[in-house]
Amino acid sequence: MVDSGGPVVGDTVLAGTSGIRAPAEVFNSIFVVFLGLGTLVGVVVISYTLYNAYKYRYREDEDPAPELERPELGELPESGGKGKKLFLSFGISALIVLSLVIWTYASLLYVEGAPTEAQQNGVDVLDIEVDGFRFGWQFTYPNGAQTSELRVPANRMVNLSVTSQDVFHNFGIPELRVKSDAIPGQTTNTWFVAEETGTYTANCYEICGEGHSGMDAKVHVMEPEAFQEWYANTEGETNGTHEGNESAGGEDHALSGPDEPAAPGALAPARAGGAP
Ligand SMILES: [Cu+2]
Repeated sequence: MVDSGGPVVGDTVLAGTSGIRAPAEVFNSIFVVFLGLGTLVGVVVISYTLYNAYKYRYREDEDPAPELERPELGELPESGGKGKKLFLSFGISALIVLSLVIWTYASLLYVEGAPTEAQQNGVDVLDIEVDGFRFGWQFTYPNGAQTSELRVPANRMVNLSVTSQDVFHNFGIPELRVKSDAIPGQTTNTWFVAEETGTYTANCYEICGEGHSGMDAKVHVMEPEAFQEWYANTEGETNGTHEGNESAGGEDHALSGPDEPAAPGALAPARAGGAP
């Protein structure tokens, strides 16, 4: 309902009211512009080709262009107008391509830098750590709470730090246009703003073993107040293995167990109650 611009389902995720251009929106406009320009160029080129094919078609009785000086076999054709047409078409193409490159790159830089910039501007960003493991996901909130389902407030910038405890995974929520590698020993950042409340599904998008297809997690986009209420109740809660993955293949690896490989700062099992 924001702007029914794209043909894509993006409407659920555009960050209209928060005033932030969510990656979903940015990618949507890149998609639409490329699709539009591609279609336009295609239509022009194909129509012009067909037009010329028709205009200069072979006719037994008459020469379609009697004024044309045709090169003889072995002779190089001389372009009319000192290659004006050639330079013009090259010039325009180069201009279009360069503009697209610059614009796309700038958009990607914006998407990359937005959370940092937002934080500098005092925007309230929710940071959540995402840990992939065979075969499930664990979410760690700033207060140390850990859950197997992702709960986020609507209309707020959510910054995800994605990593893995074992092998390569890939964390993705298609409806929110979120997708990020989960690599052991590395942290990848991605972010989104969900505008509409609802339940979505996160999946693993990097084949990682026999339980890969069941490696999903519910994503709840909640009303901000409802989220705050829920969040306040998680205080001090250390293992949110609520009921784990209901899908087949989940569960066999206890997730919040003490894991020896101690990923760099990743899974510090939330100082339970002790420290202030
Ligand atoms: Cu996986």
